[in-house]
Amino acid sequence: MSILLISSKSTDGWFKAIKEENEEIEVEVYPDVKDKDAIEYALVWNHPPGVFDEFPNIKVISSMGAGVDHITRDPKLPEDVTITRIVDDQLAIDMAEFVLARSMAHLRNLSLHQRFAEKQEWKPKSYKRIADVQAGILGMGNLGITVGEKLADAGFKVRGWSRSEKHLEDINSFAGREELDEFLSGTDILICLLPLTSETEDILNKELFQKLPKGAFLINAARGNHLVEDDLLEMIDSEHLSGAALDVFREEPLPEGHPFWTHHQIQVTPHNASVSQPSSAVPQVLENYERMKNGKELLNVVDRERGY
Ligand code: NDP
Ligand code: OXD
Repeated sequence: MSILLISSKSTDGWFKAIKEENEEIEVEVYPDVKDKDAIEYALVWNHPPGVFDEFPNIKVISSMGAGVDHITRDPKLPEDVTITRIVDDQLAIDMAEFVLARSMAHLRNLSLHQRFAEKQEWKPKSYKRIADVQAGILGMGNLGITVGEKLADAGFKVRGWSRSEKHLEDINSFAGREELDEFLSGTDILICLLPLTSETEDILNKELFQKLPKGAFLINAARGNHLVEDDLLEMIDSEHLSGAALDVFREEPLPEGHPFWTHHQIQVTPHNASVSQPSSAVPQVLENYERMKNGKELLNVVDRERGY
């Protein structure tokens, strides 16, 4: 029995971290797999669709990250396989620090002042205060809750929207489509931390943006396919939205010449708001590997019906 690694990025860190944790475990790296029948457990990131046809005994597919849309979008995903994902405190803390940094940069007009400075222009611009701003988080899961707590600690008023109602100190909870409009109407900084599913795809669209107060700002650190790109550009250009910080894109890397690269009110980061660290994630991966071998219930299992 062995663990298979498949990734569009380097797998060296994962290989090393697994071996450091337990050097006896056999690890195979796709495509150089010696014994395909021995693979029951795969740890993957952006695998080639249909690849699991090569592994007749696959039982568990674990995402190398928190999101699983890169797995569920495979039309040839085996029916009876269990999907798991990474749920990690450090990943949530990193995301919270990213969102706090982006929120502060927005309130203090930091990218605008950077542009002025590059032209040696001395132009003080009025700024907003944390205490006067409502941050609204779409998706109050592992990441959303930690982000909400961090923003509330920093003094923001925080509200969160999810499928089910949450009871959290200092965070106002809104749930379901019926409470979405009310949630949006009081949100000055909208932070998207939803999983990408058939229900959430394209959710960041013109109709939704129009329900935000004028001047609202978007932070999308979830997935590019949540956002209808032309709607964002239209809403910024018509001055309904004041701008956006985007970490994720429909096409990654963001193609050369894409209008987001040069738009003055859009800040781009290369999908690194929060990156799973193999050393931090491998213990839960190996715990699940052991559980699978012993026929026990796995941790952080994805509900295939809901898609997250
Ligand atoms: P979770 O599964 O823990 O949380 C998802 C949240 O979204 C839950 O609160 C869930 O509601 C809510 N939700 C899902 N579907 C709906 C819906 N249709 N309507 C309303 N609420 C909904 O995910 P994580 O917090 O761990 O991760 C979120 C996403 O962040 C990942 O899927 C990934 O795409 C992205 N990500 C991005 C990174 C980056 O670097 N940019 C890094 C890591 C993750 P409920 O609580 O009721 O179930
Ligand atoms: C993840 C990501 O899903 O890095 O973990 O986007």
